[in-house]
Amino acid sequence: MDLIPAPLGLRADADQHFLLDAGTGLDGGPGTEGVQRWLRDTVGAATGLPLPPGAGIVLRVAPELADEEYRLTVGAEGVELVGGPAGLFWGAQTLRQLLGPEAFRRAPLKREGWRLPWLTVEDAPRFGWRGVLLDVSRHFLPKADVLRYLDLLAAHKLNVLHLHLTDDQGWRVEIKRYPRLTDVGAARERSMVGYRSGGNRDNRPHGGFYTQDDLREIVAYAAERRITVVPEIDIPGHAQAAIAAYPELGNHDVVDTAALATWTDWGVNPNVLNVDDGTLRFYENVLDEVLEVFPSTFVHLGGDECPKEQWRASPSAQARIKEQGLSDEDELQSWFLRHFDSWLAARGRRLIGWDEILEGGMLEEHSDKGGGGRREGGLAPGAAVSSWRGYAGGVAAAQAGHDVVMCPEQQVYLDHRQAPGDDEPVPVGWVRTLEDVYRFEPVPPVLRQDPAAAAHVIGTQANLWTEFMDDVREVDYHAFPRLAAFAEVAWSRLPQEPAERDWAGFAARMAVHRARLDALGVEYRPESGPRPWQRRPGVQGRPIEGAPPEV
Ligand code: TNX
Repeated sequence: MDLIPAPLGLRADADQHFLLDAGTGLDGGPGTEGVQRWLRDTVGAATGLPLPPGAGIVLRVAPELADEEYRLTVGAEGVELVGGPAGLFWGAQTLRQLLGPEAFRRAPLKREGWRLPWLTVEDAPRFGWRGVLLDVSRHFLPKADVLRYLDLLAAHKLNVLHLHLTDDQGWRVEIKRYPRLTDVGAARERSMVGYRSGGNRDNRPHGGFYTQDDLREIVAYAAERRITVVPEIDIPGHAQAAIAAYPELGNHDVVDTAALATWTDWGVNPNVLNVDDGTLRFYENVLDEVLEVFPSTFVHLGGDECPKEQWRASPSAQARIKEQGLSDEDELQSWFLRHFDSWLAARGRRLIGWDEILEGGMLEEHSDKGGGGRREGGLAPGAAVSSWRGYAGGVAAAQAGHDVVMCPEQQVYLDHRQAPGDDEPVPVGWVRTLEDVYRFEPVPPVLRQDPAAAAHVIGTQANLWTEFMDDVREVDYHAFPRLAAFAEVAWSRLPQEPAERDWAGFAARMAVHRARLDALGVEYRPESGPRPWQRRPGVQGRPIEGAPPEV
């Protein structure tokens, strides 16, 4: 049936089909309204079938099934889809795939012949966090494109959209209390084109941001598709756009922060937040508004790539180190993040951060020796880690009992080039082909020997950093078809030994899946390489030669 991601179990009952026509009804018990709506809107639009209330396709929430589990049966009587509340939606996605690629269009090309094979699919995901990061800071992605990506995620049974909302190059979320964050921080004067060494600039302003209502709409649209939107507000590094808007946030005792603008370069930036009380209060106020808009349990606070030179030179940062009895700037960073870790925990939320948040003693046992809110020791037990610099951070965190999302850059950074040679648009990083992504295993061997620790790997995520993708067409090119392989890694129970994965079988299913992507209007990378208009001749990348290091 060429399903992607492959289901847990599939039994074709006979070589017979159930035909859908104008009389085919759609009904369901309580709790199925959202999925009915989605089927009418989506499958209804593609097929031109009205799907009126009545017999034909019947949905039911099954309390005995797990939230994301479903069972889809097609026979002479029609379709029965039962599942947990989310599983029903994933089952509806399977139903759409079974109807054929034309079911992925938004208007019908043909009026008859919609048929489903008799079968039973029993399915449930391997991981609960099947994520994709969209970096809307480096290049803003208009709201309509974000909504489209939610549809694309849903079609692949991916269920977390990690929105990287702030960085040096742009602040993309309206904060009512601090309007300059978007008045100043949402725009930059120009952008670097390609890698730093190429020295190219576009001499053209870039910007954009989402209002809180835009984001509420995105969150609600995602929720209807069983996708959780996890916002990221990156601190204490990657914060120059915020400092440009409010210079008091930067290390003004070291550099003239009033002279800073939203950054027009790519790379790791020395201009980081200061650690004064005012900055803590500022970000608490920002997060108050962020929590209002995003109901997700997890809130991502970055924590990555925070150079420490300014803190070393700053009398005020050094005074904080002394006041708190910290031993160095790494501990200062963990003190800073622990503050927000506790702050989030007190509000029933959980911190997630890049694996740098483990530095500076963060895996020590959590304690509250000081009382009065001053905490020493490690991360709150609920804090989780996005392991990006390989598996190591994730392994250490899981062994210490913290939840982990595995997203090693060597494996699932989809900004990295997908083929060798000079034809790839802005070739950066290691070559990560479709097959490489298909063979990615989120749980490394060292954790497999320790099931209790392995259980802390709550999922995996593919990251789309957009320094070198300046519009949605380039995002499509980098994301697809690799996101289809990633979806199968995240959802399906594949052999954990990458060498045992049935790549040939997946590649055969991909032939049909490409037709689905075509119908959806996704500008994926063709197997034969980029089309002429997908190349970026003359734009310098930074290819890394050889296979990625063992991770
Ligand atoms: C590292 S991943 C970064 C990003 C870049 C990315 C490019 C991470 C936590 N930091 O800021 O965009 O590499 O591949």
